[in-house]
Amino acid sequence: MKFSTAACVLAATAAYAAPSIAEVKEKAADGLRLIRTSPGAEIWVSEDEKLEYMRNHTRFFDITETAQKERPSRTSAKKAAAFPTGASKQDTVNPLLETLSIDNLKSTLATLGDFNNRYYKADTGAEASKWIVDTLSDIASGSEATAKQFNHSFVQSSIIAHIPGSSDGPVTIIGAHMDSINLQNPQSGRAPGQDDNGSGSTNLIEIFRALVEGGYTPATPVELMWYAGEEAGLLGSQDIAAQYASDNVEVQAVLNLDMTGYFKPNTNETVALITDNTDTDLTAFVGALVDEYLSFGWTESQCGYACSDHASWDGEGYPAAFPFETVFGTDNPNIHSSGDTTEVNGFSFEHSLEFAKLGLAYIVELSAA
Ligand SMILES: *[C@@H]1O[C@H](CO)[C@@H](O)[C@H](O)[C@H]1NC(C)=O
Ligand SMILES: *[C@@H]1O[C@H](CO)[C@@H](O)[C@H](O)[C@H]1NC(C)=O
Ligand SMILES: *[C@@H]1O[C@H](CO)[C@@H](O)[C@H](O)[C@H]1NC(C)=O
Ligand SMILES: CC(=O)N[C@@H]1CO[C@H](CO)[C@@H](O)[C@@H]1O
Ligand SMILES: [Zn+2]
Repeated sequence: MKFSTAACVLAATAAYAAPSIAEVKEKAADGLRLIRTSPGAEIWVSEDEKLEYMRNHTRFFDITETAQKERPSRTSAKKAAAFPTGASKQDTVNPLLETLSIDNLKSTLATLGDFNNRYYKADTGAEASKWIVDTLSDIASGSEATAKQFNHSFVQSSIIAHIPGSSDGPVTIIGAHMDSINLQNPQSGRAPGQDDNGSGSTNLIEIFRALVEGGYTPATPVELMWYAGEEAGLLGSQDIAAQYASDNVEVQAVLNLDMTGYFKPNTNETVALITDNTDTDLTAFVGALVDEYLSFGWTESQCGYACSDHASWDGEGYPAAFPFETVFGTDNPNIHSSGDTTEVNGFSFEHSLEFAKLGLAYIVELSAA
């Protein structure tokens, strides 16, 4: 079948019926992509049109891949347990926090920024994934922890690092996206992506190092994830969240770190806690951890539909939270271009380190005995 270049809005009404798997496969084979720009509003677009949506800041899930998969109905509880109301594992958390290193953040972020870009369809995007998984495997060697690539239908793989618990139980997840993009020229344009979203990926590598080298043995399993293809419609995180839902994996909570390195000069530092498409109780718990462990406080903020990878987990019914570098509207104006570097006025490794502290505290508070 042929489609005009004008996007055809399937429906945005209650009567909306999802397309069949066969239909999605046929259109995907013709090079079309199915994007969801708000609940129930799904549109078939060409790759070029999709890029136009990205350039004009329309956020969406690209559901082309997940809509081609058979989905058994879910049997496990979506929410494993209630969250604590505040911090209680300070004796375990504090010594680990002291090992987090700004020098390590600097050297990792420099390496990530050196890939021409980390676009999900570019060879350099695949090479960045390989570099991250090799780095994690080095850290994990000799321990119980592992790091594996999670492959998709495109060249960049997501990565899942696993730290087994001393017993079974719901897994505590933290993730960040590894890809970057130059919206003017995605495939070969320069996109250092040092804030968006190299900063979150870098925080996660440092958290993993601190946990493994610190000999941390959780009571329940911990996973750290680096998602591929976020900028192109949350591709990696959707794929993984859908797989976990299909496999009935019990998940305690999911924390998303995205941009963590910038705050606007002459404004007060804060953690923006995103309140849309997140879990209210988990977000309140994360706020309590900010109060306990960080050198500045938090502010509520909203980021809109499908703005980052927490939305993929939230969409599958898992509790997710999203602490962001600054309230929306004052975030880094240089992202998605060659100018997204640590040289930007307002980029701060000290600021980013606070988010690494928050991520580490979140993991230990939810997974320690
Ligand atoms: C963004 O671009 C798409 C594709 O060209 C167009 O259909 C849509 O109306 C644009 N949205 C905005 C807010 O400009
Ligand atoms: C995933 O892709 C990588 C790189 O292409 C490959 O080396 C690896 O074997 C693949 N892993 C799986 C589980 O298919
Ligand atoms: C920053 O915080 C201080 C102390 O709470 C307050 O007096 C000041 O107005 C704040 N500045 C801005 C720009 O919000
Ligand atoms: C939130 C984000 O930027 N993630 C990827 C990386 O972060 C930016 C923040 O604007 C998102 O818009 C984007 O989708
Ligand atoms: Zn981005």
